[in-house]
Amino acid sequence: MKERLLKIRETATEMIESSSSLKELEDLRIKFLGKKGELTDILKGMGKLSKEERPEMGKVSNEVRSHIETMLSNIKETLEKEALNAKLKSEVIDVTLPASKVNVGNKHPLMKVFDELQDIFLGMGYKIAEGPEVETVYNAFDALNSPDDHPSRSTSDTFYFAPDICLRPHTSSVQIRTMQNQKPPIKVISPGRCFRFDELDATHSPMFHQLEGLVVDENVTMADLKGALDLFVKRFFGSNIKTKFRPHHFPFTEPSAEVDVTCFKCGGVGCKVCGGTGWIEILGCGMVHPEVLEECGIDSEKYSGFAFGMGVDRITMLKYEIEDIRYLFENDMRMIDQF
Ligand code: 2NM
Repeated sequence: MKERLLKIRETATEMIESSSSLKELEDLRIKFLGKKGELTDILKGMGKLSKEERPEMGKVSNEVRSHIETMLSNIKETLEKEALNAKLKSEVIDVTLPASKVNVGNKHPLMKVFDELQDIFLGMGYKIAEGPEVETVYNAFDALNSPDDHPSRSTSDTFYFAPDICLRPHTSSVQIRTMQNQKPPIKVISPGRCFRFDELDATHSPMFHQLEGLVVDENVTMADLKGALDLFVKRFFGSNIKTKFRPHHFPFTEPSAEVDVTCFKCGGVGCKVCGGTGWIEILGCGMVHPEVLEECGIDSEKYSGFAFGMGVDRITMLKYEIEDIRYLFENDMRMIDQF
């Protein structure tokens, strides 16, 4: 019996020492020490021993059991340490690696330009006026002194819901509403969306954006108009930029003009942005027609005013050198990634 015990001690020692996983180690524990294990099996034969032999065998078997237990726990500890080290090694983070790119949301260039324009005019004392995109034909045309037979009124130029209701083709209707509802002094800008029945191409979109301005008070003159727009141009395009007022015609202003600025890209020598002319047309303006003031209930003998309007899409395209208006409205990711 003693020999069998010592044999188990030897085999167990060998097997435990050469085991390479926690699973294997657990299997060995069951094999040697488990209820149906080899040691238990031998101890079942204790009853057959003589009184003298029993203490001696008890001592040996206890020693063998505790030896195997110690072995198991030592090797288990070693294997666990190894497993932990392997895990730590595989999870090592190299903090010197470059960070992966994070795609951060960005403002659309059109909205950046709107913000910039609004900041400039707010800084010049203008208030922001807003109005509906669906407008009466009266506010969109009649009140603006537009002739009955003007082509812009036609169903091929303006979107109609009914003979007297349309999508506003400019934000001048917001200025009309302001004059109908407020007494001078008036100093507002009206930024917003407009709609015209245009074929979509590189420079036209049936939905586009305008920012218009209106100042009405006593003694407002063309000099005030020129001073205001020149200041605006210098703040938006740069203090080195010159303006040129070119006579023009609008039904709602008299006199009327278009404003050109020296090219902010080439400084006036001629390039792709200005089409080689050195000048860029950026807005229309004029002194509000007395008929328009009167139609809105403002005494044109006492008051005068100036107004101006610009295409915000066009200005955005010029500023960011975007060559096709469609890029602005077709969820082109470059619009929010690159500008
Ligand atoms: C422009 C050009 C010139 C304009 C006129 C008015 C109103 F309502 F006061 F008569 N609002 N906006 C105006 C004048 C707009 O856009 C090119």
